[in-house]
Amino acid sequence: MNKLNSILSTFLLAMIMVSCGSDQTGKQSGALSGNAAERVYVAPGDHDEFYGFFSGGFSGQLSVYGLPSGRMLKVIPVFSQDAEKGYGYNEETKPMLNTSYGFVPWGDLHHLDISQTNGELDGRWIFTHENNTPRVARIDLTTFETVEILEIPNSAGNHSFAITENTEYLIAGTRFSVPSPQKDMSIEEMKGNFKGPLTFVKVDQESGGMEIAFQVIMPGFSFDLAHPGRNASHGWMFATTYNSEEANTLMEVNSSQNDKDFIAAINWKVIEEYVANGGGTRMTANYAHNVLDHDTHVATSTMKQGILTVNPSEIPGAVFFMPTPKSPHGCDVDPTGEYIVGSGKLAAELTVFSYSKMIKAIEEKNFDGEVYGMPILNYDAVLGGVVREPGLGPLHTEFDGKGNAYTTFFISSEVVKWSLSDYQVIDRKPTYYSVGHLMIPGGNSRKPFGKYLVAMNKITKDRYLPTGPEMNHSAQLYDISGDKMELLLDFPTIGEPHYAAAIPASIIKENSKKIFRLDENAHPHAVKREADTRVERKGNDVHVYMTMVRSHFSPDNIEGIKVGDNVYFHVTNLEQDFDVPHGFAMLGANTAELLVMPGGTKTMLWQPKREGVWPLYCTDFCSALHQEMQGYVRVSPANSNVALSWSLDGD
Ligand SMILES: [Cu+2]
Repeated sequence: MNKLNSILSTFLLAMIMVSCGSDQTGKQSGALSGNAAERVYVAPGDHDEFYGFFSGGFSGQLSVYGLPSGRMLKVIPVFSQDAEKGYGYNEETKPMLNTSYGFVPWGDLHHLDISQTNGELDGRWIFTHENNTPRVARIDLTTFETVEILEIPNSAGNHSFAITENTEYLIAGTRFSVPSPQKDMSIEEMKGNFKGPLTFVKVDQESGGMEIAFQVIMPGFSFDLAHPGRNASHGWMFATTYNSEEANTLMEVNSSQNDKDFIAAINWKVIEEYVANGGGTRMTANYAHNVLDHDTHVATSTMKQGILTVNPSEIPGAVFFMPTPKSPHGCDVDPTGEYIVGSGKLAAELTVFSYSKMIKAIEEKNFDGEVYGMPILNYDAVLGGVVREPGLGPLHTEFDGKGNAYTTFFISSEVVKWSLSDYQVIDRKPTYYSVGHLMIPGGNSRKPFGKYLVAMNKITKDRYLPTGPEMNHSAQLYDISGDKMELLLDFPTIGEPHYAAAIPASIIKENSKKIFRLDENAHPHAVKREADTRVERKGNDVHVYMTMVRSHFSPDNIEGIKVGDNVYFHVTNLEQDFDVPHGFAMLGANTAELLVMPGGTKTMLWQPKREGVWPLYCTDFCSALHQEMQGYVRVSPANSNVALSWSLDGD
């Protein structure tokens, strides 16, 4: 228990530092004594300079904020059903949440990144991933909609995630090592038998479409964070590992035994070539690939079989391990691609590796043993430098493009600015409280926009009005344009913001779609004018081809529906005006409403259970006579012979 005690006392010391080491409110900081309010104020009608995309963690969603104002602009559902938008409820998007385990209505969204071209943000897509049922997703930044979800088979707890600098690959690494392939076996036989697969997902450069290219079957460590090489180090990716002990119980103690775990350096170009030359082994796998069709806006889910796996110990030059102290978490690569920052969660120092030294050590075979047949690089040979006494519990690092790095410290609850040239600390500012990730717009690319930094805090405590036992997590915006950081703003986030990415609004706002063009609507059940609206019965299935326009449905009276029918409302919004969606709700439907964008079509399944006359209505306030936007459906007994009929104003 001594080991446990020493870990506990580290945290206890840290909590004391959090509670008395710094000003609790931040009110004496430059922030509130200066003109912070003016610097985050975006006047009514004006637009923010940046879009910020924040992970929603266990909400399974992603939220969009304007920066610097901190105004929430939108929630984009990704891995969870969202009643507000009908996502995962309507027939068009239900397939997006299909998996090899069936329909999974929830996910734990962790990291995200904006697509890149030549190492710079290109603003085309956001890619993100899910930790519980391993999946990756693509969000289209013209519509701000999730358009593709790909399940990652033969993996568990997809946590480490990186995008290469031309968005060639997404890399999704497993946090929980597991039998590979899965099988019934004793947990105690884990060591040496469980594996830690890293999955490389190829991204189509034109369409953004994702396909699993190959899976690297790494040792059974936990893969935590990952970042790609850039510039000279393009072609490599770097991922922290912990639990190199391969422990399976009381992990807080048993996976903290080794003084050093590793950052794995993976040369994916070497593996790509190996695979292109016929290397690798097919492994059985069963996984879902869900795609929202661009023209019909209908998602399909396809179950795919089999993946190509490679054993990295059989590929010379593919994988090297860099010893990294104290259970490393963050693994961040600077804009030049030369520095790889490893953050040991329990470390009192920051370890910075040098890419050029790493290459030299590989060439000189400066190895210190091996891990399952793969070389461990000599620590001193690859070390670029160490930041001394930066704080306690380093987690993540981002960069401002001016030679500075910014690292979050969970235990001492602060952001620390330090220089990449001499590893000296330049500035430190408290966070409120227990910061996890941080984000500088473009801070994970060749070209950061080093004006703001956002710290994402795990614990909010006294920062806002209390809201019962739980407070929303919190983001804090700092101005980093000067030598010293200045805290400007707190704003609450949705779920746990594991990470965020931001981009100048100018790169994407002109491409943001205003409407879906009705003449391009290829939905198989769309109707484009009221004259074509109708109701058709096929056995127990009834299809209602309905339109909506300010301020009525067509038809709005339907008779001849029977208890036990499956009624499909295919509802097309005829509007061709920006920002005029209509909603659709049906009393007794076991689903959410439909929210239908201008020019779009959505489908609700209603299974009426009782006789009667049941109302439907528009849920999204659309016009002065929105309240009148309603209709009725008559439901008769199952054996009734009331004829099927439909009308609008008697027609
Ligand atoms: Cu309406």
